[in-house]
Amino acid sequence: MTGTSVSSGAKEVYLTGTGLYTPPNSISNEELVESFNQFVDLHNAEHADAIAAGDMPALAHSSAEFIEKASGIRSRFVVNKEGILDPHRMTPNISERPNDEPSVMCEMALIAAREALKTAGLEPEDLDAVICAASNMQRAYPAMAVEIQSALGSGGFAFDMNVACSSATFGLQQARDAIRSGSARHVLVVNPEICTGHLNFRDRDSHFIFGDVCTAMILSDQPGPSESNFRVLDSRLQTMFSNNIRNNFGFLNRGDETGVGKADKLFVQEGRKVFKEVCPAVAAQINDQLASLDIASGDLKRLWLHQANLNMNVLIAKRVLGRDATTDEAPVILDEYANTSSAGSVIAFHKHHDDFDVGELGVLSSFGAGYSIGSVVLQRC
Ligand code: CO8
Repeated sequence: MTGTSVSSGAKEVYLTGTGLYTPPNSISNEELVESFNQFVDLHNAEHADAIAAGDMPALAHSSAEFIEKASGIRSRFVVNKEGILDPHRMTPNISERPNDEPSVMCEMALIAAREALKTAGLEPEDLDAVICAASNMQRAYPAMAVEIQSALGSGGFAFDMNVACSSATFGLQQARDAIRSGSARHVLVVNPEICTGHLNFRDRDSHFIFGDVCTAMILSDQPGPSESNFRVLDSRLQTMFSNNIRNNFGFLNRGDETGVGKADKLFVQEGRKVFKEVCPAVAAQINDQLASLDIASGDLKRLWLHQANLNMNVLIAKRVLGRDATTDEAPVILDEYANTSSAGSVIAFHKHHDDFDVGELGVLSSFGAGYSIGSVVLQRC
């Protein structure tokens, strides 16, 4: 397996604006665990005879202390709180919209996109392309990106893409390639992530992992008017097949009715294996990339890392910097947002880049299902 790198000789590409939509509702670990434990008590009472006969294992309580220690997560923002916390339901309550109303993903995307456009000093009609890059799409077609393009009032072309947690960095590279090839001058990459829609809140191992959010980025062939323009020096993508993070939900599920209600039609993972296999691969990719650009890790001001697990980020940052990173060097947002899939590293960038001086360098990196790894070297200009 080899990574692909795109650099040297072609047009410069700039990240000229970012935007963030944060849902108004937050769930603390304590609230989540209280609801989960109520579900466990109800479940164990309902199946008391089978459990006593040894035909079914009793479910165990979750713990807020475990969640924070194992992941660094303290809370998560969600599109709908009541449905998730109802121990009889444990899934967000999101009504289906009629076809003549905007989808939920579109609504989230518009807020993040408009903020990014404003920072970039662009109007929607300046956009040549809209890429909706996210882990799950609300429907198969028409593409979410085409709906977002229409709702914004922009022209050009639009398409959806999904590389799970790496969707944003993979989308960024597609935008960069389009600008460098001349097929677009200004591209919106938007990442509406409703992770709670696909999370099994009845599973103790994973019920705490994800939250909902939307991020947006504008990539352009020229710097924008704001004081936080970044030149995209290099982007590198890598994929390698793994069954350790899966989402088996798909349009063929209805061909076999026996599988539709199964837990593995929701997010499932082997968290320990993911941790062990992904961390060294991410650090190696970033180190190789920096070496190929003649950039010493000591020259980096910041790592905006994917926000899945605090311990993963501590380990990856250490392998890149050769020492422990400070929270200023590798900022953490997952404590408040949890894992928001592709949006995580973009939130970290959005909230932590204003202090960059011209010439200073940082790396935006994502990693997740696939496996997939994206790393983008950015220089303030
Ligand atoms: N409360 C109390 N105890 C618990 C809980 C809990 N909630 N959960 C597990 N335990 C117990 C276990 O049963 C186990 O007990 P025992 O030792 O007796 O068997 C013990 O605690 C330790 O469990 P683990 O070994 O599972 O704990 P870890 O320390 O490995 O932590 C993590 C679990 C946090 C999941 C960790 O392994 C991790 O973060 N790994 C990396 C995962 C990761 O980054 N995954 C990326 C996935 S995301 C992605 O790619 C995008 C997908 C798209 C998303 C969209 C929608 C949902």
